[in-house]
Amino acid sequence: MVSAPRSFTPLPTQPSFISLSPEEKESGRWSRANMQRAMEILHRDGLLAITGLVDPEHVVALRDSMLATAQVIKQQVKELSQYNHGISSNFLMSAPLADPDLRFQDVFANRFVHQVVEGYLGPGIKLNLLTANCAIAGATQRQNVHKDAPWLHPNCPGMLNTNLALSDFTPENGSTEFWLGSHNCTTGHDQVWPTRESATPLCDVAPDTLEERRRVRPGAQIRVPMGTITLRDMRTWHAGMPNLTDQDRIMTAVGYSAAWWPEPEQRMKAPSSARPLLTATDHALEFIPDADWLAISQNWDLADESSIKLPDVPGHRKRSSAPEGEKEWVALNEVRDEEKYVRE
Ligand SMILES: O=C(O)CCC(=O)C(=O)O
Repeated sequence: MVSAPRSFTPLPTQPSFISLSPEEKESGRWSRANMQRAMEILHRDGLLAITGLVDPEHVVALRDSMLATAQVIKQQVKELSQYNHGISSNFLMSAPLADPDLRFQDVFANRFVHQVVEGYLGPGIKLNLLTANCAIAGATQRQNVHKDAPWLHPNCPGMLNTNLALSDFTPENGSTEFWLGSHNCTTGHDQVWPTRESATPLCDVAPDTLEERRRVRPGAQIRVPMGTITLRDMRTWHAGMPNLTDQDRIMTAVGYSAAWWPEPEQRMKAPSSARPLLTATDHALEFIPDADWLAISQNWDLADESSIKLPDVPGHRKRSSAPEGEKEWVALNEVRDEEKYVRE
């Protein structure tokens, strides 16, 4: 007898949550059950949402400060190189790390976040990224779907970004579109390449790969409440979206790499006064005097040599000038020239 075809519940396209309980808060550690759930969600989806980690008053104070800063930045951004991904609807900014009144431990050095990041990336995590994203009020353009990995990344968890939502995130105000589960087994074959001879791909996902994935598990704009921290494997496909409301939508970002991740040639700069806060884990930051940091912290212009820079990535370095240990930087997903998707 032939049995009827089995039907399966589709995997979610919205993020799954864990929430910190009063008992966990009191003990300073996640329960075994919540850690298991966090690991399962991160490995399945490449994105995990956590509530109850940050004092709501801290979220409001940061939101008010950063909304005011965003107004100033908006007067200054004129060139596409000043926008995130060269699309004039989203820019990078820095959180107020030099302000002792806004340098909140539960936002920038949260021990419950550290426990989950270590569970996923392994012991010895390094803080290597400090940014924030502003989806500009009233902007109508969207970004291409991309990974935050414009190089041949390894096929395993290696970098994780943590974002704090400073408002409710909804499709109306430009919440990020995520393609859950896309981090698993994604390779350079899925990315757009500048030319067939290029050594590293761009971060954009190739259109044919995207259409194939849409049939399996499509992307969706997330809905998470203000104060949620989302943890995202940097390989997970996503896109910045139009913000159709009249208020800027901001999220802070604190990123971590695995202990075995290569030392960046150019570290992310941070203000010296924030050192005690930002060294709760190992780090790959360069601490500079607060006045020097303040002078560059809101300048993210890719075309400006003096702007604050994201950490460089190993695959961007020429093999000949790579430090000895990094000559071993050969990910399993080498892509032959004839396999590359080259944008016309
Ligand atoms: O601000 C957002 O929603 C996402 C921005 C983004 O995709 C990026 O910075 O890579």
